[in-house]
Amino acid sequence: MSDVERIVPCAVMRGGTSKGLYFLAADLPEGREERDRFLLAAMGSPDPREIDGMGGGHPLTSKVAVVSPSERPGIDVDYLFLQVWPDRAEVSDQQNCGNILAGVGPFAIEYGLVPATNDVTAVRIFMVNTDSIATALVQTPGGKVQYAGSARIDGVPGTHAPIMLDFEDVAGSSTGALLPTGNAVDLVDGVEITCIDNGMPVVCLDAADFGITGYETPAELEANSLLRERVEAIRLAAGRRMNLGEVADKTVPKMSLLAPARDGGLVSTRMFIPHRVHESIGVLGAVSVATACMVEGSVAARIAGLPKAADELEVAVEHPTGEFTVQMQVDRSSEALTVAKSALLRTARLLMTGEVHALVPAKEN
Ligand code: NQM
Repeated sequence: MSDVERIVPCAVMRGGTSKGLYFLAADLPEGREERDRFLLAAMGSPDPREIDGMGGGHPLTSKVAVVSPSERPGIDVDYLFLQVWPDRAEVSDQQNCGNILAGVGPFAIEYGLVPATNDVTAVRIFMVNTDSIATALVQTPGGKVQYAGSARIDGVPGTHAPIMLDFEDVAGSSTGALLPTGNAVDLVDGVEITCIDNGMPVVCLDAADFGITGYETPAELEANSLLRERVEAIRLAAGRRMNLGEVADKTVPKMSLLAPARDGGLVSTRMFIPHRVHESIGVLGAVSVATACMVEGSVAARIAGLPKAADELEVAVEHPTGEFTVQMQVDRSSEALTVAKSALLRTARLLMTGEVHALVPAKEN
């Protein structure tokens, strides 16, 4: 049997420091298996270069947003994030993505799911992957989404219209608890680690424990096979302790190698996501690292050296291409720290609207 061409409406958008295909849920093939077969073909996976599809050959440019009107009270749209692995035929819904989230508000307005209101339209988004809510503030002067503006985010050239993202209840999003192991510090393979989940399950590590500075480039870290093996062994053990089960084939937890800040931030980070190293840092990954800095006794707090009394502050997380500022508000009135608010600035841009032509391989019997 020959391959079948499927032509489906979609938008290509940059969301923060990621890029992907945005679909209306109703336009996608029905059923998970059919949907995933279509998405793999649309992206050109499996192939490390994704040369026969829309994917960019890197996890950060092989992403999908599926958006639909929401039936939940007080919510405008539901957003499902899907990671298409470039080099293997797999589509994963095991993690959320705060960068692709930045494009969901503009996409929902462009595609008529949410009416533009005043100069700024608030879009309330239910994030299906993590059962949590975000509000995006989208610039809409004259009832049209505006992409041009003066906001700058590191990792993206130029300036664009700001999109503020406000997160509610993302603590324990995938693991059930802010500190999924119940501890600020755990010992795995003789290394002290902090497991945290404030929107993204992340393991914080001290780069010095691995004989590196923590300021290496992503390419240098990816070329260090001994380091990669040690980090992956800890990840597999940490995944089990974080209620994530066997994580060999999952994109979480992310592994964050921390070092003292060098450019006026609070902490410096290099993030394995989990096998490639991020060129900057994921949105919710940054929120989780920033939160870890506020947890007394954690690996992150030790390196960041944050004063204990600070309950409301801007945490600048340094990364390979700059820094990422997270606005944090925490509550320490009970014994366990709780997160009242996390907010941050992103930009997004509509790059193209049209139809994607996917050549879907015939089903094997
Ligand atoms: O942490 C990369 C990205 C992400 C995810 C990753 C993200 C997030 O930069 O919210 O945005 O960690 O896989 O898009």
